[in-house]
Amino acid sequence: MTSLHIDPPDYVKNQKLIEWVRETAELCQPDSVSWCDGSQEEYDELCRQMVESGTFIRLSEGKRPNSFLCRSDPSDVARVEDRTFICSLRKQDAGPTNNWVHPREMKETLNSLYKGCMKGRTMYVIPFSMGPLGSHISHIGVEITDSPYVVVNMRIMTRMGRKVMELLGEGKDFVHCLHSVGAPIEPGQQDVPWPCNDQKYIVHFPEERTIMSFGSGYGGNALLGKKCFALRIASAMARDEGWLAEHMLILCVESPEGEKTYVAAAFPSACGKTNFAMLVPPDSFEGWKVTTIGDDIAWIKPGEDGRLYAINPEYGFFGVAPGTSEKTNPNAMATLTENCIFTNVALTPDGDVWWEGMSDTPPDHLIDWQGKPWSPDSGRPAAHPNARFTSPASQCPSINPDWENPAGVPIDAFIFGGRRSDLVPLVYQSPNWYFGVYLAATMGSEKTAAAAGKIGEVRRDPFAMLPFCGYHMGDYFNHWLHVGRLLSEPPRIFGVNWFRKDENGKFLWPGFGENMRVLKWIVDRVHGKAGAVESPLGWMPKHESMEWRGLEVLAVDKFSKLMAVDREVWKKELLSHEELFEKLYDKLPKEFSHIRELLLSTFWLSPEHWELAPERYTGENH
Ligand code: TSX
Ligand code: MN
Repeated sequence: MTSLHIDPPDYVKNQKLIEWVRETAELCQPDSVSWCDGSQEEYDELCRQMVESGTFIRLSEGKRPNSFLCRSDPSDVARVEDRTFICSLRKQDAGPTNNWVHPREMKETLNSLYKGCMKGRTMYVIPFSMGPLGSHISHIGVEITDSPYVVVNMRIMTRMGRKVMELLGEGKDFVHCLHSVGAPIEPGQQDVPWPCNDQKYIVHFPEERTIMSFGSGYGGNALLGKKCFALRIASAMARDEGWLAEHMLILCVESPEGEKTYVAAAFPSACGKTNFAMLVPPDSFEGWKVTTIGDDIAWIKPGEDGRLYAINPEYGFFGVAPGTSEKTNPNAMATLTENCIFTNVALTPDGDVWWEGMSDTPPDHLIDWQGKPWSPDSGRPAAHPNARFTSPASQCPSINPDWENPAGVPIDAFIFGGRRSDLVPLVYQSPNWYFGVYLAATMGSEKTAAAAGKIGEVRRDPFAMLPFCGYHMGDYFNHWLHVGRLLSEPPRIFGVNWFRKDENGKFLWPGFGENMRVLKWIVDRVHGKAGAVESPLGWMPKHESMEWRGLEVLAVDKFSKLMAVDREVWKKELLSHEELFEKLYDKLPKEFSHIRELLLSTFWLSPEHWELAPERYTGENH
């Protein structure tokens, strides 16, 4: 037994929590235990300590008030999917798309790693709520961590502190989240600015609702409320309890008449999800408003009225900085003016931050994300491509007034997108829920940066959930079909592709704010107001059923290129769906094989190029 006193404050009454903190302290052997109350004083003090220790750099009070820059170890810059495990009791419950180890074996491995791993450090206890306090859709977690960086980021990203502890009461259950950077400090040893361990484990025990993370201090590996809890563990909870935990943004479109339409949308990485969540409509859309409920995760529950209601379980944005600018996302830029943490961006001589894409011409001199002098001719990026901002959602100018409504917002439409330079039209509406689930399950995106796989190669990322589903992907598809069957008013389902290119490799669609034109057609479809033409994939807009005012006329021939559905290419695409299905075959919904067969026969009968029939896009409604 250790002599360490864990000394819970008197407002801590939850016996299971106190016992778990005691056990964890005995195992990890920190120098002290700190119960986080979530106060501003606590936040300020931790930031001050991190400035003193060299982990944080305080940014210019004039340029970026109350904000900090942090540089991670160069080896610890992203989520580690190959070190991420779903440790369900049965391997078949994790499915072929997750790494699996038996929970007993994994716990033995982890327990030996955690033994004494917090020596020389403070162990922080962070009570947090995913979702508004007291919402029937929200859930509580407690993260134990030895990283003060995690504490301050969790305070921005979740509702954290004493109020949550009080909600936990004496016996309420919570998701156990244990995190260590895995870098004990031996007596006399100097700490480093970014401690971490070469051995990394991001482990989920879905049956126990427990997360154990070791060795990394970065993002989703360490801020356990986000991907680990709100997606991997919550997806398993949602399956058991009849709701949905999704990798989706939530936005609201408000018409000049004040009609509100709520949309949830899933995109794989590098599609500009946060930009879409904060979209600014073109000037010509006078009176139209787009507001933001969330940019990354949606928890969605069926309501008594047969509709789906969604909350954003998060409290802040943990967004990719590079590419964010006044042009691409003015709302994000305005959110970043104060009270933010920047990780792995560049530092300007006047104490501000910079990243690739923030301005057209980079500053002459910078300190790069590794702390080295940088100039435009250095030949390497100044900010890491996965550099992040952590910012309070409340500071976002486009935040929706109902973003903290405990009842959630009623979802009218789901959008599924991907980055496809060919094949997939700008927008199409699934004929029904089943086809919609199929389109989401077969979602693909082309690789951009040179990581694993060739540039341009299509990666299937069903529902943008491949790295985030805490159970068998086949069971997940069946769960979606099941939820749809229970709804009397299921949301309409749409596919979009902002990234189609012409024969010269030029983007056919201007994207960004102009996506409002697509959103308006979607909203009009939801309310039965817009014309559409039948295509093999579902309903597509006619040229005249979209709003073109304010955009130099998108000629009908360009529009038909954007909308073209090529029979031969689609037959190949349908064949490639089989690759994904094969992997999941024993749990694949039987509906999927029927839909695929039906699509194949439809393509067999369709004109060779849908674009060869441009009259289909104009003229009378069908
Ligand atoms: O975020 C993007 N969105 C969604 C915005 C609401 N991006 C950036 C993707 C990288 C994360 C886009 N890029 C979008 C888009 O709709 N579209 C494109 C492709 C594109 C890039 C540059 C131009 C046009 C399209 N430039 C000009 O037309 C001048
Ligand atoms: Mn995400």
